[in-house]
Amino acid sequence: MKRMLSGIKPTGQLTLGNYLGALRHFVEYQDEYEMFVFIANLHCVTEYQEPAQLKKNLKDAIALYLACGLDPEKSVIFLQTDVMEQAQLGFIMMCNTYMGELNRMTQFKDKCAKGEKNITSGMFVYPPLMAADILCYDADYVPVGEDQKQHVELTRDLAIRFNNKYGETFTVPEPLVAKVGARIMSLQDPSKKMSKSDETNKGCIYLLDDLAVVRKKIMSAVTDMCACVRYDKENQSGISNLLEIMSCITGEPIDSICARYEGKGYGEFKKEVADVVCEEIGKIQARYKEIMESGIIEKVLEDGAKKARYVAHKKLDKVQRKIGIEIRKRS
Ligand code: ATP
Ligand code: LTN
Repeated sequence: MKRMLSGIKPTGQLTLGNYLGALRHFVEYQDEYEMFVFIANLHCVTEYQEPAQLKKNLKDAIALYLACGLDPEKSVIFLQTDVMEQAQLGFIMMCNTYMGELNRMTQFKDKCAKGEKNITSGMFVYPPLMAADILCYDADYVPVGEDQKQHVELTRDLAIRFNNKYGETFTVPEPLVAKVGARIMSLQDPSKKMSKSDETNKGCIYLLDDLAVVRKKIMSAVTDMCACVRYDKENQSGISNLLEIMSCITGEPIDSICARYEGKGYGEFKKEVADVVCEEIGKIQARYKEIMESGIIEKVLEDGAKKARYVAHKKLDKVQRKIGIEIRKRS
Protein backbone atom coordinates (compact mmCIF):
# COMPACT_ATOMS: atom_id res chain seq x y z
CA MET A 1 0.00 0.00 0.00
CA LYS A 2 1.39 3.43 -0.92
CA ARG A 3 1.92 5.89 1.89
CA MET A 4 0.53 9.40 2.15
CA LEU A 5 1.36 12.12 4.65
CA SER A 6 0.24 15.65 5.32
CA GLY A 7 0.12 18.26 8.06
CA ILE A 8 -1.73 21.39 8.99
CA LYS A 9 -0.31 24.26 10.97
CA PRO A 10 -3.07 25.61 13.21
CA THR A 11 -1.76 29.11 13.76
CA GLY A 12 -5.44 30.04 13.94
CA GLN A 13 -8.77 28.29 13.66
CA LEU A 14 -9.08 25.94 10.67
CA THR A 15 -10.84 27.42 7.66
CA LEU A 16 -13.07 26.32 4.83
CA GLY A 17 -9.92 26.67 2.65
CA ASN A 18 -8.04 24.16 4.81
CA TYR A 19 -11.04 21.83 4.64
CA LEU A 20 -11.61 21.99 0.88
CA GLY A 21 -7.94 22.24 -0.10
CA ALA A 22 -6.51 19.64 2.26
CA LEU A 23 -8.47 18.01 5.07
CA ARG A 24 -11.31 16.66 2.94
CA HIS A 25 -8.77 14.89 0.73
CA PHE A 26 -7.04 13.27 3.70
CA VAL A 27 -10.39 11.70 4.56
CA GLU A 28 -11.04 10.55 0.99
CA TYR A 29 -7.62 8.97 0.70
CA GLN A 30 -7.50 7.13 4.01
CA ASP A 31 -9.12 3.98 2.60
CA GLU A 32 -6.76 3.76 -0.32
CA TYR A 33 -3.44 4.71 1.29
CA GLU A 34 -1.55 4.24 4.50
CA MET A 35 -2.26 7.69 5.87
CA PHE A 36 -0.15 9.76 8.29
CA VAL A 37 -1.68 13.09 9.32
CA PHE A 38 -0.21 15.39 11.91
CA ILE A 39 -0.50 18.81 13.46
CA ALA A 40 2.58 20.87 12.61
CA ASN A 41 2.87 22.55 16.00
CA LEU A 42 6.60 23.29 15.53
CA HIS A 43 5.86 25.05 12.26
CA CYS A 44 3.30 27.11 14.21
CA VAL A 45 5.92 28.69 16.44
CA THR A 46 8.03 30.05 13.60
CA GLU A 47 5.94 33.15 14.42
CA TYR A 48 4.86 34.22 17.89
CA GLN A 49 1.61 32.61 19.04
CA GLU A 50 -0.19 33.45 22.23
CA PRO A 51 0.42 30.20 24.20
CA ALA A 52 -3.08 29.62 25.63
CA GLN A 53 -4.69 30.37 22.27
CA LEU A 54 -2.24 28.09 20.46
CA LYS A 55 -3.04 25.23 22.83
CA LYS A 56 -6.75 25.68 22.16
CA ASN A 57 -6.18 25.82 18.40
CA LEU A 58 -4.17 22.58 18.49
CA LYS A 59 -6.87 20.72 20.36
CA ASP A 60 -9.59 22.13 18.12
CA ALA A 61 -7.63 21.10 15.05
CA ILE A 62 -7.36 17.48 16.20
CA ALA A 63 -11.06 17.46 17.06
CA LEU A 64 -11.82 18.89 13.62
CA TYR A 65 -9.64 16.25 11.94
CA LEU A 66 -11.81 13.63 13.58
CA ALA A 67 -15.04 15.56 12.98
CA CYS A 68 -14.26 15.83 9.26
CA GLY A 69 -13.99 12.04 9.12
CA LEU A 70 -10.37 11.08 9.77
CA ASP A 71 -10.57 7.70 11.46
CA PRO A 72 -7.82 6.76 13.97
CA GLU A 73 -8.36 3.10 13.00
CA LYS A 74 -7.36 3.91 9.44
CA SER A 75 -5.01 6.89 9.78
CA VAL A 76 -2.10 7.66 12.06
CA ILE A 77 -3.00 10.99 13.68
CA PHE A 78 -0.36 12.73 15.80
CA LEU A 79 1.41 15.88 16.94
CA GLN A 80 4.71 16.85 15.32
CA THR A 81 6.37 17.43 18.71
CA ASP A 82 5.45 13.93 19.88
CA VAL A 83 7.95 12.57 17.37
CA MET A 84 11.30 14.21 18.14
CA GLU A 85 12.89 12.35 15.24
CA GLN A 86 11.23 14.80 12.86
CA ALA A 87 13.01 17.81 14.37
CA GLN A 88 16.29 15.91 14.50
CA LEU A 89 16.03 14.93 10.86
CA GLY A 90 14.99 18.55 10.25
CA PHE A 91 18.41 19.74 11.37
CA ILE A 92 20.13 17.21 9.11
CA MET A 93 17.97 18.36 6.20
CA MET A 94 18.94 21.99 6.93
CA CYS A 95 22.54 20.91 6.55
CA ASN A 96 21.69 19.64 3.09
CA THR A 97 19.73 22.71 1.94
CA TYR A 98 21.36 25.78 0.38
CA MET A 99 20.54 29.30 1.53
CA GLY A 100 19.80 30.18 -2.10
CA GLU A 101 17.06 27.54 -2.21
CA LEU A 102 15.42 28.95 0.90
CA ASN A 103 15.69 32.50 -0.45
CA ARG A 104 13.64 31.39 -3.44
CA MET A 105 10.70 30.01 -1.42
CA THR A 106 7.59 32.03 -2.28
CA GLN A 107 6.17 31.99 1.23
CA PHE A 108 9.42 33.49 2.57
CA LYS A 109 9.78 35.93 -0.33
CA ASP A 110 6.19 37.16 0.20
CA LYS A 111 6.94 37.92 3.83
CA CYS A 112 10.05 39.87 2.86
CA ALA A 113 8.18 41.71 0.09
CA LYS A 114 5.47 42.74 2.56
CA GLY A 115 8.24 44.27 4.61
CA GLU A 116 7.48 42.06 7.62
CA LYS A 117 9.85 42.89 10.44
CA ASN A 118 11.63 40.35 12.61
CA ILE A 119 11.21 37.31 10.38
CA THR A 120 12.69 34.50 12.48
CA SER A 121 15.40 32.11 11.38
CA GLY A 122 12.86 29.36 12.20
CA MET A 123 10.66 30.79 9.45
CA PHE A 124 13.58 30.76 7.04
CA VAL A 125 14.36 27.08 7.70
CA TYR A 126 10.72 26.05 7.77
CA PRO A 127 10.98 24.13 4.44
CA PRO A 128 13.75 21.68 5.48
CA LEU A 129 11.77 20.86 8.63
CA MET A 130 8.75 20.21 6.42
CA ALA A 131 10.96 18.03 4.21
CA ALA A 132 11.99 16.03 7.29
CA ASP A 133 8.32 15.59 8.26
CA ILE A 134 7.73 13.97 4.91
CA LEU A 135 10.97 12.03 4.47
CA CYS A 136 10.89 10.51 7.97
CA TYR A 137 7.91 8.45 6.82
CA ASP A 138 8.95 7.67 3.23
CA ALA A 139 5.69 9.21 2.05
CA ASP A 140 4.89 8.52 -1.61
CA TYR A 141 2.32 11.31 -1.84
CA VAL A 142 1.70 14.58 -0.03
CA PRO A 143 -1.79 16.08 -0.51
CA VAL A 144 -1.57 19.87 -0.10
CA GLY A 145 -3.17 23.10 -1.29
CA GLU A 146 -1.51 25.03 -4.11
CA ASP A 147 0.52 27.24 -1.75
CA GLN A 148 2.48 24.29 -0.35
CA LYS A 149 3.43 22.65 -3.64
CA GLN A 150 6.76 24.47 -3.84
CA HIS A 151 7.77 23.11 -0.42
CA VAL A 152 7.05 19.56 -1.52
CA GLU A 153 9.07 20.17 -4.68
CA LEU A 154 12.01 21.29 -2.56
CA THR A 155 11.54 18.11 -0.49
CA ARG A 156 11.93 16.09 -3.69
CA ASP A 157 15.16 17.91 -4.55
CA LEU A 158 16.51 17.32 -1.05
CA ALA A 159 15.61 13.62 -1.12
CA ILE A 160 17.29 13.15 -4.50
CA ARG A 161 20.38 15.09 -3.35
CA PHE A 162 20.67 13.01 -0.19
CA ASN A 163 20.17 9.73 -2.06
CA ASN A 164 22.87 10.69 -4.56
CA LYS A 165 25.31 11.70 -1.85
CA TYR A 166 24.79 8.89 0.67
CA GLY A 167 23.06 6.11 -1.28
CA GLU A 168 19.37 5.21 -1.55
CA THR A 169 17.74 6.41 1.70
CA PHE A 170 14.51 8.31 1.05
CA THR A 171 11.42 7.78 -1.06
CA VAL A 172 11.04 10.79 -3.36
CA PRO A 173 7.53 12.14 -2.62
CA GLU A 174 5.03 13.65 -5.02
CA PRO A 175 2.74 16.58 -4.22
CA LEU A 176 -0.97 15.97 -4.85
CA VAL A 177 -2.85 19.18 -5.60
CA ALA A 178 -6.56 18.88 -6.41
CA LYS A 179 -7.87 20.44 -9.63
CA VAL A 180 -10.76 22.19 -7.90
CA GLY A 181 -10.53 23.73 -4.44
CA ALA A 182 -6.75 23.86 -4.16
CA ARG A 183 -6.89 27.61 -3.70
CA ILE A 184 -10.08 28.92 -2.13
CA MET A 185 -9.96 32.70 -2.19
CA SER A 186 -10.94 35.33 0.35
CA LEU A 187 -14.63 36.28 0.12
CA GLN A 188 -13.71 39.94 0.52
CA ASP A 189 -10.67 40.05 -1.74
CA PRO A 190 -10.76 37.18 -4.24
CA SER A 191 -7.26 38.00 -5.41
CA LYS A 192 -5.97 36.67 -2.08
CA LYS A 193 -6.04 33.17 -0.60
CA MET A 194 -8.65 32.53 2.10
CA SER A 195 -6.37 32.60 5.10
CA LYS A 196 -6.62 31.96 8.84
CA SER A 197 -4.57 35.03 9.38
CA ASP A 198 -7.13 37.23 7.56
CA GLU A 199 -7.09 40.48 9.54
CA THR A 200 -10.68 41.49 8.86
CA ASN A 201 -12.11 37.98 9.42
CA LYS A 202 -14.88 38.77 6.94
CA GLY A 203 -13.31 37.10 3.96
CA CYS A 204 -12.54 33.86 5.76
CA ILE A 205 -14.97 31.16 6.87
CA TYR A 206 -13.80 29.28 9.94
CA LEU A 207 -15.05 25.73 10.46
CA LEU A 208 -16.17 26.71 13.95
CA ASP A 209 -17.90 29.97 12.95
CA ASP A 210 -21.47 30.34 14.05
CA LEU A 211 -23.66 29.27 11.10
CA ALA A 212 -25.43 32.64 11.04
CA VAL A 213 -22.02 34.28 10.65
CA VAL A 214 -21.10 31.86 7.84
CA ARG A 215 -24.29 32.77 6.00
CA LYS A 216 -23.64 36.48 6.45
CA LYS A 217 -20.07 36.19 5.17
CA ILE A 218 -21.26 34.40 2.03
CA MET A 219 -24.16 36.76 1.39
CA SER A 220 -21.78 39.72 1.60
CA ALA A 221 -19.04 38.13 -0.53
CA VAL A 222 -17.59 40.51 -3.09
CA THR A 223 -18.91 39.92 -6.65
CA ASP A 224 -18.96 42.09 -9.81
CA MET A 225 -21.22 44.03 -12.16
CA CYS A 226 -21.56 41.31 -14.82
CA ALA A 227 -24.81 39.99 -13.29
CA CYS A 228 -24.18 36.52 -14.70
CA VAL A 229 -23.14 33.34 -12.83
CA ARG A 230 -20.14 32.34 -14.92
CA TYR A 231 -16.76 30.71 -14.21
CA ASP A 232 -14.28 33.33 -15.30
CA LYS A 233 -11.46 33.65 -12.79
CA GLU A 234 -10.01 36.71 -14.47
CA ASN A 235 -13.08 38.93 -14.73
CA GLN A 236 -15.41 37.35 -12.16
CA SER A 237 -13.06 36.09 -9.49
CA GLY A 238 -15.58 36.38 -6.62
CA ILE A 239 -18.33 34.42 -8.38
CA SER A 240 -15.78 31.86 -9.65
CA ASN A 241 -14.60 31.32 -6.08
CA LEU A 242 -18.16 30.71 -4.88
CA LEU A 243 -18.69 28.30 -7.79
CA GLU A 244 -15.58 26.34 -6.77
CA ILE A 245 -16.70 26.19 -3.15
CA MET A 246 -20.13 24.90 -4.14
CA SER A 247 -18.83 22.39 -6.68
CA CYS A 248 -16.26 21.04 -4.20
CA ILE A 249 -18.91 20.37 -1.60
CA THR A 250 -21.75 19.01 -3.74
CA GLY A 251 -19.69 17.38 -6.49
CA GLU A 252 -21.89 19.09 -9.11
CA PRO A 253 -19.73 20.21 -12.05
CA ILE A 254 -19.24 23.98 -12.32
CA ASP A 255 -20.81 24.06 -15.83
CA SER A 256 -23.95 22.47 -14.57
CA ILE A 257 -24.28 24.98 -11.71
CA CYS A 258 -23.82 27.86 -14.18
CA ALA A 259 -26.48 26.37 -16.47
CA ARG A 260 -28.96 26.21 -13.58
CA TYR A 261 -28.38 29.89 -12.86
CA GLU A 262 -28.76 31.20 -16.38
CA GLY A 263 -30.80 34.39 -16.25
CA LYS A 264 -30.90 34.38 -12.46
CA GLY A 265 -29.39 36.86 -10.01
CA TYR A 266 -26.45 36.67 -7.62
CA GLY A 267 -28.69 36.82 -4.53
CA GLU A 268 -30.33 33.51 -5.32
CA PHE A 269 -26.98 31.92 -6.18
CA LYS A 270 -25.33 33.11 -2.98
CA LYS A 271 -28.24 31.78 -0.97
CA GLU A 272 -27.70 28.29 -2.36
CA VAL A 273 -23.95 28.52 -1.71
CA ALA A 274 -24.71 29.57 1.87
CA ASP A 275 -27.17 26.65 2.29
CA VAL A 276 -24.65 24.13 0.99
CA VAL A 277 -21.75 25.46 3.09
CA CYS A 278 -23.87 25.74 6.26
CA GLU A 279 -25.11 22.19 5.86
CA GLU A 280 -21.57 20.84 5.45
CA ILE A 281 -20.10 22.89 8.29
CA GLY A 282 -23.12 22.20 10.49
CA LYS A 283 -22.45 18.43 10.24
CA ILE A 284 -18.78 18.96 11.08
CA GLN A 285 -19.65 21.14 14.08
CA ALA A 286 -22.10 18.57 15.47
CA ARG A 287 -19.40 15.88 15.35
CA TYR A 288 -16.81 18.31 16.74
CA LYS A 289 -19.01 18.88 19.79
CA GLU A 290 -19.40 15.13 20.40
CA ILE A 291 -15.65 14.61 20.08
CA MET A 292 -14.79 17.42 22.49
CA GLU A 293 -17.22 15.96 25.02
CA SER A 294 -15.98 12.39 24.57
CA GLY A 295 -12.43 13.11 25.78
CA ILE A 296 -10.89 10.78 23.17
CA ILE A 297 -8.35 13.27 21.84
CA GLU A 298 -5.49 12.41 24.24
CA LYS A 299 -5.86 8.69 23.51
CA VAL A 300 -5.91 9.26 19.74
CA LEU A 301 -2.72 11.32 19.99
CA GLU A 302 -0.99 8.82 22.24
CA ASP A 303 -1.73 5.91 19.92
CA GLY A 304 -0.81 7.96 16.85
CA ALA A 305 2.50 9.08 18.36
CA LYS A 306 3.46 5.48 19.15
CA LYS A 307 2.84 4.32 15.60
CA ALA A 308 4.53 7.35 14.04
CA ARG A 309 7.58 7.15 16.31
CA TYR A 310 8.17 3.54 15.36
CA VAL A 311 8.51 4.47 11.68
CA ALA A 312 10.41 7.73 12.18
CA HIS A 313 12.88 6.20 14.64
CA LYS A 314 13.98 3.55 12.16
CA LYS A 315 14.41 6.13 9.42
CA LEU A 316 16.45 8.51 11.57
CA ASP A 317 18.71 5.65 12.64
CA LYS A 318 19.37 4.78 9.03
CA VAL A 319 20.11 8.42 8.13
CA GLN A 320 22.49 8.90 11.07
CA ARG A 321 24.42 5.77 10.19
CA LYS A 322 24.61 6.80 6.53
CA ILE A 323 26.06 10.21 7.29
CA GLY A 324 28.46 8.82 9.87
CA ILE A 325 27.30 10.51 13.05
CA GLU A 326 26.23 7.37 14.89
CA ILE A 327 28.44 4.70 16.38
CA ARG A 328 26.03 2.45 18.24
CA LYS A 329 22.45 1.59 17.39
CA ARG A 330 19.94 3.57 19.44
CA SER A 331 17.49 1.53 21.50
P1 ATP B 1 -2.40 30.72 6.57
O1 ATP B 1 -3.82 30.75 6.13
O2 ATP B 1 -2.18 31.36 7.89
O3 ATP B 1 -1.49 31.19 5.49
P2 ATP B 1 -2.47 28.03 5.92
O4 ATP B 1 -3.93 27.79 6.15
O5 ATP B 1 -2.00 28.15 4.54
O6 ATP B 1 -2.03 29.24 6.82
P3 ATP B 1 -2.00 25.44 6.95
O7 ATP B 1 -3.07 25.45 7.93
O8 ATP B 1 -0.81 24.74 7.41
O9 ATP B 1 -1.60 26.90 6.54
O10 ATP B 1 -2.52 24.77 5.64
C1 ATP B 1 -2.97 23.45 5.70
C2 ATP B 1 -3.34 22.96 4.35
O11 ATP B 1 -4.46 23.70 3.88
C3 ATP B 1 -2.23 23.14 3.32
O12 ATP B 1 -2.20 21.98 2.50
C4 ATP B 1 -2.66 24.33 2.54
O13 ATP B 1 -2.18 24.29 1.21
C5 ATP B 1 -4.19 24.19 2.57
N1 ATP B 1 -4.83 25.49 2.41
C6 ATP B 1 -4.69 26.57 3.21
N2 ATP B 1 -5.44 27.60 2.77
C7 ATP B 1 -6.09 27.15 1.66
C8 ATP B 1 -7.01 27.74 0.74
N3 ATP B 1 -7.42 28.99 0.87
N4 ATP B 1 -7.47 27.00 -0.28
C9 ATP B 1 -7.07 25.71 -0.41
N5 ATP B 1 -6.19 25.09 0.39
C10 ATP B 1 -5.70 25.78 1.42
N1 LTN C 1 3.90 23.84 5.75
C1 LTN C 1 2.57 23.33 5.80
C2 LTN C 1 2.31 22.47 7.01
C3 LTN C 1 3.21 21.31 7.00
C4 LTN C 1 3.14 20.17 6.12
C5 LTN C 1 4.23 19.32 6.50
C6 LTN C 1 2.30 19.81 5.07
C7 LTN C 1 4.29 21.11 7.82
N2 LTN C 1 4.89 19.92 7.53
C8 LTN C 1 4.48 18.12 5.82
C9 LTN C 1 2.56 18.61 4.40
C10 LTN C 1 3.62 17.78 4.78
C11 LTN C 1 1.61 24.51 5.77
O1 LTN C 1 1.93 25.57 6.16
N3 LTN C 1 0.44 24.30 5.33
